[in-house]
Amino acid sequence: MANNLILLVLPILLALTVHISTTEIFAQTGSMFKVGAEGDYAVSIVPGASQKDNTYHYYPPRIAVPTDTTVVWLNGDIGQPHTVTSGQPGAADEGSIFNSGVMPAFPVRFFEFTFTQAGDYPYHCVIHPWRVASVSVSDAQFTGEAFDIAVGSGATWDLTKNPRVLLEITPKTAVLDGFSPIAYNVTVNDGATNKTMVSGIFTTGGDPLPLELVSGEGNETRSYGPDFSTAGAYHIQSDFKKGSSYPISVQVISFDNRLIDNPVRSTFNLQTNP
Ligand SMILES: [Cu+2]
Repeated sequence: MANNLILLVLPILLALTVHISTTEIFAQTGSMFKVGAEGDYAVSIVPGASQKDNTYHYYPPRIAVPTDTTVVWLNGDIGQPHTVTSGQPGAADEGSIFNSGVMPAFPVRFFEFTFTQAGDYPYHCVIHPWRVASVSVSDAQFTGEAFDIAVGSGATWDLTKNPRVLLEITPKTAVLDGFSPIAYNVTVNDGATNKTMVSGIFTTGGDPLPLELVSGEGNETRSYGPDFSTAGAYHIQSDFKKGSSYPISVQVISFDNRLIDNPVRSTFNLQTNP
């Protein structure tokens, strides 16, 4: 019994150690930045963003997040100033919701904004206005026995509009003190085959778990994150399909490095649009 417990605890402790010891911020282009930003979700201004023919200015270009998500934009384009400005280029309301002003490129600078209202927020760079990106914000929420799960896409996930959706998973049974480590076990099943696509352990420092599902980035299933050194979104990339359903099971398996006996599980069935 004691041996089994050690076998269970060790991987969790190792995972926690890795996340706490790193001081870098991990943006989704794979670049590493040493800055003091901490938020829920990182968007990069990519190297080469000042070039008109660059595929992306911001990456990821379209995200769907629940209300009260703090998005942090990092200028990873060395030597080039950029902005993060709400609205369409040249529109009368340009910059009225958020506007970073000119972000110098060195040292790496960031801008953050917390989205408190549901809606669609296009934005652009006033210096290089040829790529419009967007943040889609929803206040949809699933209430389960052990968790509330806020869903950035709304009750169903439209893969065409938003290839990515951020879930925010808030436990009802653990104390969210913003410090004590919480380890979540999340399993995503394919509703069509009832097979498990991915099952992983994700840790936060006493916070709800921001977890993003990513489609359109290849068929390989993998998970990565968090976006920042000790906080931020984790990501599960897979071949998510239209017109399908994805049961997502969540349980808190340890709190403050202590395993929880008989953890309660909640399952949320995320549907995708045809
Ligand atoms: Cu720019």
